[in-house]
Amino acid sequence: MALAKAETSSTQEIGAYPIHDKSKKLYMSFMYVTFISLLIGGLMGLLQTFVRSGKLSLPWGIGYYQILTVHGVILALVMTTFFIIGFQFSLMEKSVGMSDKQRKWGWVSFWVMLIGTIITATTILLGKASVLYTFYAPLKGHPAFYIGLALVIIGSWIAAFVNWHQIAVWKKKHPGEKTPLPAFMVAINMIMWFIASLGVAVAVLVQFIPWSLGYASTINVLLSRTLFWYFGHPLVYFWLLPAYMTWYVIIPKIIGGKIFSDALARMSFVLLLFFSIPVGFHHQLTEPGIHPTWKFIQVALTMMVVIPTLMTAFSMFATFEITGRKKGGKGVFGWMKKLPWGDVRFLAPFLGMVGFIPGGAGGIINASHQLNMVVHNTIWVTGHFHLTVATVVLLTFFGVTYWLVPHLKGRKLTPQLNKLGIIQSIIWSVGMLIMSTSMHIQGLKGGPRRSEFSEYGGTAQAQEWIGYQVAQAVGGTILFVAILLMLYIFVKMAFFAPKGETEYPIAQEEPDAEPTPAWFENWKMWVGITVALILFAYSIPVFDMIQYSPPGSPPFSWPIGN
Ligand code: HAS
Repeated sequence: MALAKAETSSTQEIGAYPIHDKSKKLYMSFMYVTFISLLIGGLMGLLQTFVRSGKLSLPWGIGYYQILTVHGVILALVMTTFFIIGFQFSLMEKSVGMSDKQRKWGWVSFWVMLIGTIITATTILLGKASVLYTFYAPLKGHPAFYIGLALVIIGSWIAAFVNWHQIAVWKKKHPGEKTPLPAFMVAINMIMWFIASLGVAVAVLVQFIPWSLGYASTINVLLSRTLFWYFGHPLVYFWLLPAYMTWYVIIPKIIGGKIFSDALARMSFVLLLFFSIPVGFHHQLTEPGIHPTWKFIQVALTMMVVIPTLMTAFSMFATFEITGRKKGGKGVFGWMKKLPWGDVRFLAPFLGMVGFIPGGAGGIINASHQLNMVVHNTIWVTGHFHLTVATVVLLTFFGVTYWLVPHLKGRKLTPQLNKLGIIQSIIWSVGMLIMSTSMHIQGLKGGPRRSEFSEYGGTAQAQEWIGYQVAQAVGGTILFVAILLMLYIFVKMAFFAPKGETEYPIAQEEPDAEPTPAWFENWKMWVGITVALILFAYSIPVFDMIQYSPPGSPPFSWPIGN
């Protein structure tokens, strides 16, 4: 048995399996939904910045919260989840293979998620669920909104089971060998996602659906929000971990290097699994009804998340420097010149990494209780997540798209498309810099998030915000241009680029790398520690919320009477 040995190794190259033609269709289906979502969600974002700056009134009775809900749900929940599941499936097939039966279940997962998405999106577009992507009670949406979301989650669980099954089958054939690094990372991400989404599934099935159908007259608001953030924080790491997979495993190959350390990469994923879930209270620091001790404990655990993140930053710098020096880079920074700046597969994720420096610093500010009192519910927070998810994560996903789509479609990324990709990445970064910086500053000046344009009766403070809101519309417009360019490149790569072979870039370990300790394969231990931390951080406060809950709330609908 693997654990009897202190170290594990692997007999085959990482990513040695080819992707079957039948699988290519499946993974491309996930990509089509991703990029259609990007168009719809991005258009809603553009409209929002215009409405917020006072330059546009929405026609035909369309509500601001209606488009804000479409924007949040379609981009934060749908686009990300479809890209991640599709990309992870491809990583899994490359590293451990995929059987016909597993592929069939992959399709089931796709269709269940798609049906759920259509139900939810239609409900929002009809104006029946303008509840934003956090669907905070007591705002009530149409039951179909929650049912659709539940289906998206169930579809993603099916994908998780397929992924774990893929590893189990591979391990049977390779007894005593370590799980290939990409498969290990996917398994961790899906364990985190599964454990976390149980929270939102309970909230939706036990609280929201009966309440929205009228079977329950009131809802325990505090409990529903807690269950949401029990899921909501790991959700952001569910987005981030596939970006990390790319940084650890794909980028070294693109720049002509090797994986810096297999064990370090595994350790950082395991730590992210531990510390992503028992931290939801840092989104609820202003929430009455949660004892400060529990907020303190969860904030302390939040700060622990920084450790694997900084391990990742260290690992990236090491990969860049070692590769640059091997290519002849001299002096303190001479190795930087040797990196492939003209290759969009590298540049786009690199710009994402740079975005994580201010984005991560902002996160640490948010998580500090006293500072959170200044920024909570201001548009600073919107600036924070546009830097993290819409820059770090999305630019990395775009970087993946530039080779994944041509690989799946049997086409080439031409030098012209590569150049357009570089222009796209730069336009995106400039647009985001303008939009996100003005959001951060306006937030510090007290500007609220999630609000339509208002002069607040002509108060001087609100007048100060208007210039920043206009800057956000300028940034938003630049970003929308970048979205259109990305869609153009996507369509070109999928349908019109010249036929040919495109590499699926997966890096290998250094030939003389230290073997990875065998205890990394101890899944029971990782899941056990994760569950123990969750029970520690949540049991007593959740028990209190149920035992001493204030009177529940009847539903409120927006627009009123809906
Ligand atoms: Fe956050 C709110 C705290 C990371 C997303 N966050 C949000 C919301 C979203 C979100 C969507 O504590 C809004 C939710 C809502 O609607 O209400 N966040 C954190 C902390 C981190 C963090 C501590 N967030 C993320 C990531 C996200 C994300 C990642 C998406 C992917 N966040 C909060 C808090 C709130 C919050 C509070 C609630 C605020 C409120 O009051 O409502 C940490 O994980 C950050 C750690 C990161 C670092 C940076 C490391 C840098 C790296 C780059 C290396 C660069 C290289 C290249 C190698 C410490 C890894 C450099 C090269 C050169 C040449 C320079």
